[in-house]
Amino acid sequence: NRISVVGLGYIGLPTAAMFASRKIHVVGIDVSEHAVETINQGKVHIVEPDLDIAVHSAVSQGYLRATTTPEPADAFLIAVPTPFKGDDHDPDLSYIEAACRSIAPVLAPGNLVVLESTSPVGTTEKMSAWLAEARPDLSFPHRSGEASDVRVAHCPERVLPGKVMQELIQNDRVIGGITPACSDAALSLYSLFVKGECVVTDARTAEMAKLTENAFRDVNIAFANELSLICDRLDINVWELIALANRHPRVNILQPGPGVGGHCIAVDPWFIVSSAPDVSRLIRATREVNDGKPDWVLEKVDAAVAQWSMRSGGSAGEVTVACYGLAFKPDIDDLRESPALYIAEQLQERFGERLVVIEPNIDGLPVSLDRCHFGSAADIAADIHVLLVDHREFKAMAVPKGLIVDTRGVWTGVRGAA
Ligand code: SAJ
Repeated sequence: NRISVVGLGYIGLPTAAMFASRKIHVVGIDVSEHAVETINQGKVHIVEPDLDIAVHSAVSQGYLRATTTPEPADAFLIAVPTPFKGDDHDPDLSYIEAACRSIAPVLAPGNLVVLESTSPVGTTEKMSAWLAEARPDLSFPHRSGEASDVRVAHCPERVLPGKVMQELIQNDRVIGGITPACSDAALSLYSLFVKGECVVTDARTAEMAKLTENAFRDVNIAFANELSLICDRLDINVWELIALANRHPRVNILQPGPGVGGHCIAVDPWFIVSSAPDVSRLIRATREVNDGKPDWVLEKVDAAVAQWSMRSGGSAGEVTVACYGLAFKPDIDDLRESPALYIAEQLQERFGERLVVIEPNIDGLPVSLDRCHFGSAADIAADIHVLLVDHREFKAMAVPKGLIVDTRGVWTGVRGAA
């Protein structure tokens, strides 16, 4: 048996390595020559714990190989991005469509095609239609349920960045075939390495399940973020408030922060909104609350500058600011879609070289921050300290002297109360 994984990014590459670790021959397909060459040397082009070892051993034992041109296989897994189209929040399915068109010429009767990318409801059926258009000599599944030459299913990934290699094996998997026969084929495939339960449904429900999981988290984070605005207005410590409310047996509020980052939770809920706009009011409001948080943090910094000027008699042109953390969540080096990065860039506009940015998980600042300083947490003297990410280094350090804008409750929260 041979498996082909199309798209060798944060999901495709770990999944390819996982199948290969079960001694299955895997061919990875990617449009990037750089990714393909790196993988064929047994190396990785993305950062994820334990992925380097897995890829190195899969490639050196001959079970994993990468190429830019699709080849025949028994099963094809599609793990390509589904970003927004332009500036609005409509999903861009062009990567999925391109992946379908690229594998269509090598498809054969008995093949299985699985969509792993997080996608709006109906995409798996669209995929089947695109494949059918490109290969009129083969039959593809429809919701009506008749037998088809090729099977098509959706099996959304739900792994947490930073824990991908464990969660791929341990998490339960939702498997949604266009027909029951498609589900059966996908179930046999994932049973090769998944130790969690593989639960079967139809393709549309599987698509919605994945979007729902991330929208659920988004709504819950928005609740915490909204509380932080309300508490600030009412002069209540939001961290203490949440710790107290969470002592109720049926209350479990998440933590406020500077906004929601990463490439999933801030994106996927919009796929629900765009498919049913008039009835997705809460999910839309959630996105607006979480997207509005970084600008609120910037207003808090402006207020701190005004306070500093009043206290010291200094002008806003002299104030120094330190900003702690750039990553989109604690103890990782991933700056993609990070509200902390956006806030630091805006602070650089205001303070230029009077801004120092500390991010212990990277070796130097990104180019967008080339007008401020890169600092280490040990040697920061600044008038205002803005904490953006709850990295372990910041939790361990003494609370710095000066005015504090703490978006994570690391220095101003009620420690031990949660
Ligand atoms: N955040 C808060 N407060 C919290 C929890 C999170 O502000 O209490 C923020 C984080 O700082 C970060 C953002 O939310 O900026 C998202 O972080 P996350 O850890 O909640 O999630 P991701 O984006 O790393 O991964 C999510 C996961 N989904 C769920 O937990 C429902 C993961 O399982 C998915 O596989 C992944 O999205 C994905 O690929 O869709």
